[in-house]
Amino acid sequence: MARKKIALIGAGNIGGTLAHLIGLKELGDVVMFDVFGGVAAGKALDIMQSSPVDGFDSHMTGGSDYAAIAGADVVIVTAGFPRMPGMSRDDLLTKNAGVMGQVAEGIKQHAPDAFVICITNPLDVMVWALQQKSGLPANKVVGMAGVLDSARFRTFLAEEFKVSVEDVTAFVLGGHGDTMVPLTRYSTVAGIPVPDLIKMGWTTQERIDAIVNRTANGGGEIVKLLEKGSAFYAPAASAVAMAESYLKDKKRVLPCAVMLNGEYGMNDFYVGVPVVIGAGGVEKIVEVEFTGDEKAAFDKSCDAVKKLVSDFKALGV
Ligand code: TXD
Repeated sequence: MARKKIALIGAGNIGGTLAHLIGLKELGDVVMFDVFGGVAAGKALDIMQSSPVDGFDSHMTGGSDYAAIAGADVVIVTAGFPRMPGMSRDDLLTKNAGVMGQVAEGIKQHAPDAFVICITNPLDVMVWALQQKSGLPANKVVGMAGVLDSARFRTFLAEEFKVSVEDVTAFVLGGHGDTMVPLTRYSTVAGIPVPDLIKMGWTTQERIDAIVNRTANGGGEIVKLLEKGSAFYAPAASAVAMAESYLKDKKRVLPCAVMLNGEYGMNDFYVGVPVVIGAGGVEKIVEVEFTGDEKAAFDKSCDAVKKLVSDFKALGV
């Protein structure tokens, strides 16, 4: 069977890390694309030159011609601009809106059958714009945010409970912003829900509330520390997990930004919910029952996303 082909639109901090992780996991050949000079070609060549050392076979090229992505099985989009200190994800809307139009055109022309994973912020509206402008089926265009937010939540919970991250599961829904909804009821250590762990004396509600808050502000915490740019190792690892589930038909159940058509009572916009990702792309949207408080938090997060979409539409790009 021929090797899979993964196209990376954007060869910056996340794009370069994506290429390296894809190589190490030997998921397929890589084509990197960027508008900025030789950065795509340079990173592709550099990472390919690490392949004899780490023992993986992946042909990697880079350039600024969309024709090179022809026939890609997966396209991962990071093209755009990251946050700087003091900037919100929403502040990126205008800058990255125009970029999505260009990327959508490139994918529509050269890789219309690909599974597209969007990372560019503000994520929930950028992935919606990418799907609307590319015309690809909604089940083949998803946004990466929930896997990252859940990974941050899992990291903090594992530290709190002093257990392996492998045994911590977490559920984060809603928009990729400060209104995201970490669901402690469905987050567990080895299947034991967090509320039970509070009753068992493993932690307190106050400490869990602080962890939920730190998760919701996880991106901003790193932007403040880095001063230039935003997180890229965990975002890249999260997107690769989604790509791998598609390429290997793993049927992972992952929180992703997907188009809702009636699920959770919502229509015609993207927001983070648990989905099954397999060879068919988004194969199932998992609808969990919400408590009153959870529904209120989810609806508030959806309202924030809907406002971003209407702001995007007002740009007229
Ligand atoms: O969870 C999430 N979804 C977020 C997403 C997690 C972290 C970062 N998030 C966002 O991803 C971030 O706010 C940015 O919007 C993207 C990419 O972040 P990255 O850190 O990789 O940004 P870089 O290093 O600036 O890389 C962006 C590249 C850069 O090389 C530009 O030259 C290129 O994008 N770029 C373009 N490529 C193609 N086409 C166009 N028009 C273009 N414009 C810029």
